[in-house]
Amino acid sequence: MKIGISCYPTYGGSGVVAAELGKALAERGHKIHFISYAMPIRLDGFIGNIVYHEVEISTYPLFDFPLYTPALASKIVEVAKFEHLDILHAHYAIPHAISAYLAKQILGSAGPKIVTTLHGTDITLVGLEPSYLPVMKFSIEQSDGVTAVSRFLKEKTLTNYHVNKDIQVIPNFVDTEKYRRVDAGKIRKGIAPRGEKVLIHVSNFRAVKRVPDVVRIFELVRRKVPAKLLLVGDGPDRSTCEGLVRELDLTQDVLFLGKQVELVPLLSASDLFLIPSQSESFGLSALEAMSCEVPVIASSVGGLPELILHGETGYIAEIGDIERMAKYAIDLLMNETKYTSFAAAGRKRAVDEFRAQKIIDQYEQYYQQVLSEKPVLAL
Ligand code: GMT
Repeated sequence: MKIGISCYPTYGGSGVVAAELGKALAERGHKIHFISYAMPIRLDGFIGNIVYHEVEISTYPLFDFPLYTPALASKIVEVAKFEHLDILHAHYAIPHAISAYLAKQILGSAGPKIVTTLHGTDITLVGLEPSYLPVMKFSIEQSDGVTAVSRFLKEKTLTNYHVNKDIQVIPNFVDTEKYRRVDAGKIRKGIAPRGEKVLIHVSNFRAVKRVPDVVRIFELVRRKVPAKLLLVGDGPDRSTCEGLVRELDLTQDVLFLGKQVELVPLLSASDLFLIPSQSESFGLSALEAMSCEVPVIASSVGGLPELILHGETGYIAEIGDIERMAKYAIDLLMNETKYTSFAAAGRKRAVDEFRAQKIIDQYEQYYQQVLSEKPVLAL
């Protein structure tokens, strides 16, 4: 198949899923065309069967804001026409799905089928704002196929947007060959020279991730268990967290590592992954941790309970219940037999349920299904 993929190129779950999906499909022989305003993260270097098309956004003194939506639509039209795309896969609905719709209108019956994947905040947060809601609902309805990354997100979409649409749940996936525990003894020695336990959190430090909760949970854990905390990523809440770490006198034990591309060595040097989010449609970073045999402590929101089996691969607690999350963490860190069983069960769940091969098969089958169906009639 010839597949166009439009996505955000930045550090973030939807861009990672789009890039890894494109790479895996290219390996299977499909011709993949990425369309974005910058080279998507994780697409570095030459990869056979993958071409990147950059959306150029021209400026003009009259424009107070960059006009990305029409520029993306124009680029989709150009690529679809000359590369004869079968499918255009829009990742994260705003604005990719509406640009795809515009392109489809321009191309008419010669255009590709549009598949939109809903990732999370496009549905649960941003899309609900009155300034986007009607466009979101419309672009979901006008897609030829729609997927959501969890059952939770599918239900939220149906109830919040009142769309009458078949939504296929296709979860996030992980390359379990790449994301496997490696010997990270040296890194661990540098981080925790006295054999302290290592807790880790990876995110974009947006409010929705509740990173200050991570720091507070760690503070409670450290009272009982000698421990270090790795904070990986960057974003709006980083300064707040740095301030909190100073206030709680934790500067010796908390390491802010900023954005990191190579997560496997860091996860392999860690004992527990913390993800106390306010909202999380799937939790790709938690899956990557499980694949590296790191048990997860999470909030009981969104798709996290679909991923983490409470009492088997990790623990889940109410949003903001930092005492309970700390209690679970201490319990796991102090009970070796239980810890070993959770670590192994997490790895097994990642391999059995979310390995890349299995989920890429589902996307391929879904594309075939959408291609064989009658198109959604353009208005
Ligand atoms: O908020 C983020 O972490 C980024 C966001 C995105 O779309 O870039 O991530 C969402 O998509 C990921 C991939 O499908 C999911 O694993 C994350 O759970 C989801 N984030 C939220 O729902 C907050």
